[in-house]
Amino acid sequence: MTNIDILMPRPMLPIVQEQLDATFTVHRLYEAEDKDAFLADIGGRIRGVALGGGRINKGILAKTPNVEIVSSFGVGYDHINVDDCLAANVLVTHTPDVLTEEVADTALGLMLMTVREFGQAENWLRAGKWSGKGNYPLSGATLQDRTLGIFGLGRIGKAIAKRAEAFGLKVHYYGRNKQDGVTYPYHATLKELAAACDTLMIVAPGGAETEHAVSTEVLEALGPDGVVINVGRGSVIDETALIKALENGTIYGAGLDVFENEPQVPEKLMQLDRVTLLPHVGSASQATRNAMGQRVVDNLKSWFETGRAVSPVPEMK
Ligand code: NAP
Ligand code: 8YV
Repeated sequence: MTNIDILMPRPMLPIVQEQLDATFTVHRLYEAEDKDAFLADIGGRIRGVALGGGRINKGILAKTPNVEIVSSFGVGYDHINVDDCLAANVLVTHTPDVLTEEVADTALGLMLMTVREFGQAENWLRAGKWSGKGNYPLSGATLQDRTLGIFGLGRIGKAIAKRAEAFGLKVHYYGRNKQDGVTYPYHATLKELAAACDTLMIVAPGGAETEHAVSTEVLEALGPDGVVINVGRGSVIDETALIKALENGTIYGAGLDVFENEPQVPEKLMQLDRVTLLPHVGSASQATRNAMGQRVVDNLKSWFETGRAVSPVPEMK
């Protein structure tokens, strides 16, 4: 298949680069000094995109008029305009399942860190305060007796729910649909879910439909013991409203792996005490990232070998 030209807009893991180099002709946009000239030169030959970051919309599709598939690294695809891809007859694939358990582990870790202030306690030790000032102050919150409201009970949400049950938490959920075969209480609105729980776990996709769904109103419904954990997408939370709610005690604390404007994190968030911040590391172990990379490769190979991809996005199944 070396006669098939693939565009790689940004650097990808070695497991991806090595296999694609051995199979296709790969064009690395990030190495071009003049990207417009580069695309004007080779854009017409491109039949596949290996996407490890950056956006896909009709602008870029117009520069690659013969592209057939965008194989994206990651399960979330809010950076890809699916309607533009459907209109251009371009298949979009993503990497579900292989990261589910890793992200669920991260979610539980982040929740524990936030509620029990483990990051802050470690900083206390590292700063020599344990021997200097004494014990780290008792955490104001505990995980015991909490009710976890999951916004987005999909693959990762269910893996989080399973872990949360093992920790003795009660689980409720909200999504667009009540799910068959799920016994956790369902709430038809996010505000109702927030009112029924004290810990809100966001693991819903980004995009226009969920943008700023976690609003002042939702945070008020969560209440003063409320802890917000976000491993979904930063855009799902109104970050300004969240900062206000943390500053004035509308909610208790927050643990965030994702942000509205990554990698920028508002200074005010970094200054707040009861907040744990991670740099979007939900799936970031070598093993899981390699499995995701392998899926990027498998989707491209399968498409060009059989005309079918392994994991198209739901809109294209
Ligand atoms: P999934 O299986 O598709 O689950 C998504 C869930 O969200 C579903 O239960 C869906 O239920 C709900 N949902 C979708 N659109 C919604 C809407 N407009 N309003 C309310 N609920 C909605 O996806 P997944 O594999 O669990 O991944 C979920 C998300 O996690 C990804 O999209 C990504 O943004 C994020 N993620 C983050 C990391 C990280 O590193 N932090 C890693 C992986 C994934 P309904 O269809 O019933 O609404
Ligand atoms: C990745 C993610 O870090 O899969 C997702 O949706 O958010 C993460 O697993 C990201 O997509 C690639 O950088």
